[in-house]
Amino acid sequence: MSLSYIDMLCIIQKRIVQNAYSLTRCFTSQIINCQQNQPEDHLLRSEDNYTFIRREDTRFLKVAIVGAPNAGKSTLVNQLVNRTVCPTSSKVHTTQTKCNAIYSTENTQLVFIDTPGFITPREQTKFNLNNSFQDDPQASIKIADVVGIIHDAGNRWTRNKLHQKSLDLLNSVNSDIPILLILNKIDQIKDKKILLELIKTLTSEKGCPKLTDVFLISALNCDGVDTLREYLLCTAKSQDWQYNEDTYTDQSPETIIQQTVRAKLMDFLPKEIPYILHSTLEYFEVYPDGRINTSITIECPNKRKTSLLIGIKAQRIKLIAEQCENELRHAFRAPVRLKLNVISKK
Ligand SMILES: Nc1nc2c(ncn2[C@@H]2O[C@H](COP(=O)(O)OP(=O)(O)OP(=O)(O)O)[C@@H](O)[C@H]2O)c(=O)[nH]1
Ligand SMILES: [Mg+2]
Repeated sequence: MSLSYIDMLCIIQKRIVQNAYSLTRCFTSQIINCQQNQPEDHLLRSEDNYTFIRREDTRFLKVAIVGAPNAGKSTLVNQLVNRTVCPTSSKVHTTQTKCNAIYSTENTQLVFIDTPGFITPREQTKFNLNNSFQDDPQASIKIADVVGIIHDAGNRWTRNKLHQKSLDLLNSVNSDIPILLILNKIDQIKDKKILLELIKTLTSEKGCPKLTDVFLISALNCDGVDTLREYLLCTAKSQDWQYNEDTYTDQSPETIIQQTVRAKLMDFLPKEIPYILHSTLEYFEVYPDGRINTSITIECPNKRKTSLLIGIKAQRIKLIAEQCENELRHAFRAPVRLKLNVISKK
């Protein structure tokens, strides 16, 4: 019985990819918008000046990835570009500002804008969050060619309704910008009948009227991610690339290192503790062979939290450093040596 539902879901996904080809033809006739090119988008490149990459028949697409906190936006972006450039954690508010991750292949370049999770003004005040939490998702949507709304299908308490901000957004997006609903964490749904019901609910007139397509994925297991990337590659418009083909993010390596450590602390420490720690990058060096050597100091408010972070026989801090090194190796595709120093304020 459940097999037939899976078959149906596969058919839906295949149809989506087929439709992408006709969608592409339709997009290439649209006006090309070059406003999104910002000089500060090139921090990993050695050149200071911005240059367009001009080639024959280049194609380009900018995709804003938005959604509720913890929906799996950064996990998906990392899988789409095959690098862990956007740190992820099991806690909310891991991503604090927007970040571009770039995927270039043959003649097509995709730029994914990872964004902080949607929050209400009340949540911003309550959790003392930066303005970027309010501003960046909106700003990203404005410059995107396609908007992907990530929705956590695994959470039985929240899955039947899109985040109110997603709904507001659907009404504010220019009508010629395609909006994709990406249902994530489908690995957590054993009964595939629930998925079909969920698609029906979320795409209903009342729920979400302006959607172009629906994707079912598990970003964690990389299920459905290739199909989504394929769709976006087919959707790319005839346009100059925005980045050099070696560029994979607009974030500096130092920022990626600091954010990776922050995210790992969020995974390893309970409740609000990781949010009150202060980290400083003390040292950063790239050797001629590409190896990276770096060190970060983490300041804890008191001795109790310091010992909690260090753990018995320093096991916890060693494990955090090891996991950060693994992720950073995957981000930079180079060996990384990371030293974490922990100090207590009192
Ligand atoms: N089971 C399961 N977990 C997932 C999946 N995708 C992401 N996660 C987990 O969900 C948690 C949040 O993932 P993130 O990628 O950090 O989510 P986010 O939307 O970027 O979160 P914020 O930046 O805090 O808004 C992490 O623990 C991920 O491992 C998935 O497909 N299945
Ligand atoms: Mg994130």
